[in-house]
Amino acid sequence: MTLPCLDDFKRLSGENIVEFKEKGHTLIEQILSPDEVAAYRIAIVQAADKYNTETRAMEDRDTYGKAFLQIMNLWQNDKDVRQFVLARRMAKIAADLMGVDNVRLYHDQALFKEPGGGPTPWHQDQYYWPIDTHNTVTMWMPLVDIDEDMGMLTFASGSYKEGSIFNFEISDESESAFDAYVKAHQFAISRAKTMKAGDATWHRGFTMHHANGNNSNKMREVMTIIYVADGARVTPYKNSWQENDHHKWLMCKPIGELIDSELNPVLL
Ligand SMILES: O=C(O)CCC(=O)C(=O)O
Repeated sequence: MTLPCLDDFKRLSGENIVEFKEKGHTLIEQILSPDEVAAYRIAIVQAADKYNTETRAMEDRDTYGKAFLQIMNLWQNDKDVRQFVLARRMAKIAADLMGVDNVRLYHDQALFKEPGGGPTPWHQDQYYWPIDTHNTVTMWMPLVDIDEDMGMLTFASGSYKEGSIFNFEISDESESAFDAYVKAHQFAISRAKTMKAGDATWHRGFTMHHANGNNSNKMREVMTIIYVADGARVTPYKNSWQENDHHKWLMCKPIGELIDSELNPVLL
């Protein structure tokens, strides 16, 4: 099947750009049309099923394992998903939100929250990344219509301005520490009530966020793409997760050098 080309540009509203700058997150509707998302959904779900390695029953998993099936860098293994992940349409939105000329791919991941799947604890993504810039953004796109009950992504508005706060991986500890922090600092909490397939939220690497469990009987199928501003460099590790990311997503480019490995193509 020939998949629709996603290399055209969409005009971003000034409101999205301002909201992203102020709050560190924004929701953009209908980035993909219903037909486009329906076509790519088939490819992404097939690839996620093929490369999923989680086989444990829900009750045998820890909090992280209960939160979602996490299937990473599908673009390397599946040519149809590659067309989605490298699409210029989404890359241009990432660049425009961050106010940069070009972006590179950091990595992709399918995040499927199963029916009865647990909450995603509060965290900051950039805790995991050995990257020297705050100009990073994650696109989080549902492939099916979702509502609040299915594990909607939820943000602490403006929290990215604090930079790195805690040294906690996604865990019960991160949940309680960030929950207390977010309440103490009275950040406004922002969560869409519903999202259509093909809408997407965009959040900065240091935006604190979490999601409730999936209380529905439907899989919350979400595809994410993480972008980094072109020109970013590799930093020394702050934890073992960053060392792991350096090996896995940056092809061990020397510390201090540009992020420009084969796994991090420039997208515009
Ligand atoms: O999908 C989720 O529940 C969490 C997603 C997330 O934390 C992210 O994309 O950064």
